[in-house]
This record gives sequence, structure tokens and C-alpha cells, in this order.
Amino acid sequence: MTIRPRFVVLSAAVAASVLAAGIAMIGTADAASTLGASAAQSGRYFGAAIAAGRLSDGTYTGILNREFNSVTPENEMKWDATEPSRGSFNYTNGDRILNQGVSMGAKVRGHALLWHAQQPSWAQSLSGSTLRSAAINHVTQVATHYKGKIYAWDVVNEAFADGGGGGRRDSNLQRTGNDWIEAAFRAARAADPNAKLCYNDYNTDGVNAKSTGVLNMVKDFKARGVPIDCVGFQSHLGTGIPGDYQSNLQRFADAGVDVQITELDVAQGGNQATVYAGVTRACLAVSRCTGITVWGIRDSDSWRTGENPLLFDNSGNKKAAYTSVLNALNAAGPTNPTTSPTTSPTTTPTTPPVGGGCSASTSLNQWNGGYVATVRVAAGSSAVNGWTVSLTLPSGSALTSVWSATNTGSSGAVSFRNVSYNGQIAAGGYTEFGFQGTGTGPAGTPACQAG
Ligand code: 9MR
Repeated sequence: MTIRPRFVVLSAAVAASVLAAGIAMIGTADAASTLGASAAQSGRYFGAAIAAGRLSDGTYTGILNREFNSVTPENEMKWDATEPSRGSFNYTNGDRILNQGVSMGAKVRGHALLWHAQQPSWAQSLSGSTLRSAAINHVTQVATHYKGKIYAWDVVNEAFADGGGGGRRDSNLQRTGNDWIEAAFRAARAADPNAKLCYNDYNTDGVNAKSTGVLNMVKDFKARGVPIDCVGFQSHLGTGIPGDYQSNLQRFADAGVDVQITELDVAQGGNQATVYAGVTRACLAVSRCTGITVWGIRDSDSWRTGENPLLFDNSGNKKAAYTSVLNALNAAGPTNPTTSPTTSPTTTPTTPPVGGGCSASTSLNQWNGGYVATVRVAAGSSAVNGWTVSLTLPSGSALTSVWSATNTGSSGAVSFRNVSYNGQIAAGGYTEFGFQGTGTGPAGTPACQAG
């Protein structure tokens, strides 16, 4: 659904009284009436974790189809589900989630390739190089099965320890060597170059030792060219939101990764609607926060039994928290947030699209001998249906990987075409793709051709 921005002209007196009443006007004239459509106004998604076993429940799928434009399998793509015995893969339920997402035109987040929990028993009993090669094979096989279909993969889940140290969690995977995480990310990139690759964790929702440990890993990966595109913040919250929630997201964005709220749920209590709205506003205020996923649909679908932490009650009715999220999304209006995107070393200014069409801008994370470029493709005043970005790589530079686009050429004049899930951009919205290369990254503003 395309949301057309319409601005209301008010007399000064009316405007003053409206402002005095504290009513947010931007976007209310054409406010979108579902979570997905209202998030799409700023180029974001609003998703839910879903369970294959509930897809035959009409109330459940009715809400899912109506409200959400992204899905995450709650359990169906985990290691125990997809490789129940070594080398023997079962994608039945994972594919059901994928197909549900495809039928909705939704993004599909893959969750999760490697995790210390929910391992099949055969993997739990392995160690050392045998476990390492089984784990990397698992990443390769599953990411290959879903190649081209997944918007973002949680490649590694919950690998950092709780408490004050900021270090890794002990696990059988960690005991194969500290480089297991980067090995997993490299294998995932090789298997599905177009999926965004995320690290995902909990208790990282504010600035603390654990989130700082994850941030340091991201910076290290970026500096060494290990492919990582995004960090997921699970946000299983109690009755409050960390005061530095937004600034924590921003410091990851500033390190050159997208951020996503991946498993949001909030204990029911007096503050539930306020906390939900606060999380939503924080994401909207961080330009690299690409979307929000709630961990279930109705309270009765939640893993947090008895806490009623979701947006719909047991009967599927919208709760106050639902309304507060929808209002926060609509209050952001039909344009992208204006916060500065990243503090990457080199950023070309975005050329404002004139009328329809598209524009592109590049931010570079560069090191001696290589770089990662993130390219933002923005629609003008009309929705874009397909896009091609063209640029020239400097002499000595060659592409080594491309994600969320397909390239023609790998040195000199190169162009990048959208993939299936990011060709359509709402008016005023944007999407991003990226590439890694040798040598020095491209300078200047790339050309963008819509259609
Ligand atoms: O919601 C999931 C629940 O159905 C499973 O029993 C549980 C098993 O560990 O995993 C739950 O999902 C978790 C997610 O995969 C990772 N972050 C924490 C989530 C809640 O436990």
C-alpha cells in the first residue's frame, strides 16, 4: 500500500490552537491505519515473530495479514528444527513461514543460524574442529536453501555474556575458538550475498558492558572487513525502557551497521503503552533503524506466559499499546527521519530527488586496502518500482561482494540492480544495499535510474 503524503494548510489561529492542544499534525490527515503501512511511510517495516503451528488459526492470520509487513520464524529456522540429524535438513516448517511472508509481500527475517541454545542433540555432543565444521556447514546449507529470499539473517544469536565483563558467553561454539562468529558471518555472506547479516542479542538495549562488548566486535569486524550489516536488539523489556535506549542504537548506527528491534515485548503494567511508544520513537529517530519486530501477535501467543506483553489481547483485540505504537509511527509523518545517518568517514551528500525518480548516496567505511560501501537509494515524490544505481570504481578497486543488489561489472563502471524484496520504495522512502571492495572506494554521488 502506498501512502501519499498530504499536508494540511491551517490558518495560523487554528494551527496555534492545535499545537496548544498538543496534537501532532504531521501525517494525521492521511494517517495509515495498520502497523506495517504506518512504518512503511518512513521506509521501515513492522514485523511479528510467527509460529507455523498457528497459521491455521483464522484470528491469528487475520491480524498477521492485516497489520504486519515482516515476519520472523519464532522457532522454525533454528538449528534443531532445520538439521535434526547431522547432514539431514528439514525445511518443512521454515518454508511455511517463508511462504506466509512471501504471500503477504512481507520481508522475512531469518532467525537464527547459530546459537548456544536450541541446538540438535547431535551438535550438543560435538566439540572442537568437528563442531566448528558442522556449524559452518549448517550456516552454509541453511543460508543457501533460503538464498535470495531472506531480508536479514540473525547469523549469530546471544553470544555475549551477561554481567559486567563485556566478553563472550561460554558455549560449545565459543570453545571452538573466538573466531567462530566471524567464520559464521563469512560463510553466510558467501552463501547468500543479498541477505543482510545481523548479530542479535538481549540485555543490550541500553549502554552497558554487554552492549559495549558487542559494539567493539562490530567495530573490529568493520575494520577487518568481516561482513556484518546489522545488529538486532531483542528488547524483551520489563516495565521500563533504558534512558539511553536511543543513543545506544545510534552508537551502533554510527559504527556503520543498520539496527533493528528484533523481539520486542513489554511486561503489561501501567507503563506498557508508554514503553512501546518510546521504543517506536527511538527507532524512528535513528535513520539506520530499519524496522521493529514484536515477538508474537496476541498475548496468548507469547513465550512470556502470564505477562501479557504483546499488542493484541487473547481475543485478538487491539490493546492500548497497539494504539500508542500506531500513533507514534504516524506522528513521524510520511518522510524519513532527519537525524544524520552515520558518522562514517566519507559520506556524499544525498541529492534531493526532484519530482519522481530516485537518488543515491554512499557512505564508506574504509581501511588500508579495502572498504565497505553502504548505498542509500531514496525515492522522490513518487513511489519507485525497480531501480539501478551506477557508479565508477577507482582504478585498482574491484568488488569482492555485493548484498541486497545484483551487480553488473566488478571494476571500472559498475551498476547495481535491486533484488526482489527492495525494488519497490514508497514515495519519500528509501532502501539500502552494500558492497565490499579492494583498494579505494568510489567518490562522488552515484547515478540512480528508476524503473
Ligand atoms: O519464543 C521462543 C520460544 O517459543 C522457545 O521455546 C524458546 C526456546 O529457547 O525461544 C524463544 O525465542 C527466543 C529467541 O529465539 C531468542 N531470544 C529469546 C527468545 C525468547 O526466549
